[in-house]
Amino acid sequence: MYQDEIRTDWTKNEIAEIYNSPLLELVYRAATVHRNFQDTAEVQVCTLLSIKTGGCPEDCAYCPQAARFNTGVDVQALMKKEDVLSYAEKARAAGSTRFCMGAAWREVRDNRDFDRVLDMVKGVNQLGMEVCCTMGMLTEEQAAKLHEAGLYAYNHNVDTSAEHYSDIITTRTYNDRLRTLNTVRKAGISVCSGGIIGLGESHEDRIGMLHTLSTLPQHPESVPINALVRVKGTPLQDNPKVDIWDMVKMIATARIIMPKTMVRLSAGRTEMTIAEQAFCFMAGANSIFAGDKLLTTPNPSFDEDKAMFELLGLKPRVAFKEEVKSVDLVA
Ligand code: SAM
Ligand code: DTB
Ligand code: SF4
Repeated sequence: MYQDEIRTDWTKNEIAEIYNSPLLELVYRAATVHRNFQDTAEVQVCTLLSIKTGGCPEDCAYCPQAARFNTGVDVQALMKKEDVLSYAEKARAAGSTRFCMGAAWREVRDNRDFDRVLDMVKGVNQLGMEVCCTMGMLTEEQAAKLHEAGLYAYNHNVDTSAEHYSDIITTRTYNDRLRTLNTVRKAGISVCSGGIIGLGESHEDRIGMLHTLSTLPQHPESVPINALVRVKGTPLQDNPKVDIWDMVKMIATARIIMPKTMVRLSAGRTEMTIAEQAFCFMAGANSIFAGDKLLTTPNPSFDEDKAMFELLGLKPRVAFKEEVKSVDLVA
């Protein structure tokens, strides 16, 4: 029953069968796969920093940083390198090994701000942390420059299924997203791509999203699973709260179909108890965002997470443990 090989040929029916299996059986199977492929005592600790906040031209219905929604998020210019590095140092001292810089951009532009980001990437890399960026679409040249500057990973979420995408975002397409993922992979940068639940999607959409991720020619090294943070002023502000068992099902299914991937229990932890988060770790989550802010919304503090790690017997994973392979996803 347990498949120990890495498969990229999953069918939607196979994934649906796993996703819809009895919950405790699903978690048991995921926990078994987790033990076969990962050190279950280790959890990767990543810290986010919004280096360029708000004013984004895109219309992602969940996002507090979209200029067209009235969410109260102030538009800020690109942060100074010194401030970014001092925040990264604090995160490192608190046990974080990956530092992810987010910019509310549709795409990266070849301008002075990009040069400044390259400098920040160099600086964070020199701190011995895995540097990640999430800044929208990228060209091959920009990806190569980022890689050369020491960028380790790039986050670019598919967010939901191909079918549900246009209900959530109209200013770009699912294929635009896949194209950027290919650009990142080709440049030899570790791929971080996942999505959000609670957008009003069906179970079929969730299965569709996991199908997209697990049938890329190579699985993303990281798959963040976010629970929607319902921000006032966004079109999704009144969506129902994500049920913890839905989060557990997503994490467990992701773990089973992408055994070597870091599955990140991402946005939404402030609304979860320690017991609920423990269930997510049991189901195969082995990465979190730590620090009291995500990009613009709250997150548990380093101290709260330290106490949780002690209670659950978890330890932060060291940096640069994974193997990153560069392949061209399109023939
Ligand atoms: N602008 C870039 C982009 O969209 O790729 C990078 C920054 S964007 C804020 C990064 C990711 O944050 C989105 O793809 C989405 O998955 C996640 N995100 C944004 N707002 C969220 C929310 N309210 N709840 C959960 N996840 C959210
Ligand atoms: C990801 O999958 N989740 C993070 C990170 N990648 C960039 C972002 C969550 C953002 C939540 C809303 C906010 O704080 O603005
Ligand atoms: Fe802009 Fe990214 Fe927010 Fe979409 S998710 S509005 S692209 S910052």
